[in-house]
Amino acid sequence: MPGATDSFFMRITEMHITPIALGDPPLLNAAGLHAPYCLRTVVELRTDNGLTGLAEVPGSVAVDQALAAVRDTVIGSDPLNWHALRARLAERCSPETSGARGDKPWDGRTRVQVYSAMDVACLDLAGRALGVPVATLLGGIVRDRVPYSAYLFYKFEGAGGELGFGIDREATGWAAARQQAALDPDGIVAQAEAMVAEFGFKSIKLKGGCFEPSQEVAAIKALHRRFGPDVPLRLDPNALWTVASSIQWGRELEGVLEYLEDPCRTQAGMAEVRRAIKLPLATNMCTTSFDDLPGSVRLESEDIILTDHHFWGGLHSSMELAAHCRTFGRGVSMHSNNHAGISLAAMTHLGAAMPNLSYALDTHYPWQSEEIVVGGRIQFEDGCVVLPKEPGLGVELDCDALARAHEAYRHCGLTERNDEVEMQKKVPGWKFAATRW
Ligand code: GKR
Ligand code: MG
Repeated sequence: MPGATDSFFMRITEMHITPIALGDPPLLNAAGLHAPYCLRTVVELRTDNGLTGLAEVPGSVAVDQALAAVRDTVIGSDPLNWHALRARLAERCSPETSGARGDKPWDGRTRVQVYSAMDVACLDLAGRALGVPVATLLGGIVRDRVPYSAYLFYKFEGAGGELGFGIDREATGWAAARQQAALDPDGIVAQAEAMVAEFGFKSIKLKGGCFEPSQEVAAIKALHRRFGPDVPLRLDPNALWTVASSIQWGRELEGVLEYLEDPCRTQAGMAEVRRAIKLPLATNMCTTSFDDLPGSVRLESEDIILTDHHFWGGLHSSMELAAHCRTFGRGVSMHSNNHAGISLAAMTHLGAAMPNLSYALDTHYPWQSEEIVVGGRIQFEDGCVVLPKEPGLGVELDCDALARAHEAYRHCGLTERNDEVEMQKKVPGWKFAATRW
């Protein structure tokens, strides 16, 4: 059913949902271990004037089912009227509070991902129809080189995917480092050196929550010694620390970190830590949706909110979050999970259009080696992705690569992300704990 002010300029006539799997190394985190493949879902919206709009979201059977459930709502809609489509989606998707996010490092909700996929694909269509980049439709381009941060992980040996947990002894540079184990400060520094040399990143994040805080703090101090005070550092224990540990170890890191990300759980816990230490706190775990914003303002739970268009309901919603952050004096940074080039393009358009983005964005992109967009792997220049100038997102699907990645999905047997089960394959009996140290 058309919205009151639909443009009648174009209509969505087809919606295709393709689950894919990309090789992923055995990276450690608070919830366990990455599987040999990460799952993504690619959405294509086709219109009656022959355009195709793209989006990519974290993959799972639940997300695919949620997307399929709104197909008949999406077909017939006007991609230029996001408000009308979003209102219709809201009637179809079951309500979802921030509690449905779950206690894992990533976000377990589906509704926000349906919104995100539709918003991004419609913006891609709108950009293609109007002949402008998505960033222009988000309010205008404020930077055409979007800076990303190196994202380090403790890891076991191996590169995942086709290579399984083996190692290619011929590989050199970052390709070799990507396969090597990194389980102590020296391994983390070596990983950082290779990643920075390959991609030119100017800031560095370490995924924590894997080992006792003293060990992760030692790794951060080793990075600080190696890269000096001009390279901003971040540590993200994914809320595995108690409030007391967060204060103790946060004090150790004053003057060393750019920000400490989610040391502990809940807005109240974060607020207590924030009052006790002189270090900015960032979050993608305690303030994760619009429902959480009143609590964030009341409790002053963090200094920086990490947006992620997959989990905040799209690019328009992320811009709304940025406006809230401006109003309430929060900084904005960007969270990531494993992703391919469609998401990297969407993140880059968002970064290009967000006036108050003052931090380099997170990206897992260097951990993958495959790509599903034409032209293959997107290049970084001095740690930045240059905003594509073509209309829309500026990326086209490589149909053969998509078919291969879909085949990998069918063969890998994974239906959702479960890092606990993967860790148990290496460490029998290993159990996730929402708070560990
Ligand atoms: O990829 O293991 C991972 C991360 O732990 C990811 O799932 C988190 O969502 O990167 C994320 C974060 O900043 O919390
Ligand atoms: Mg985080």
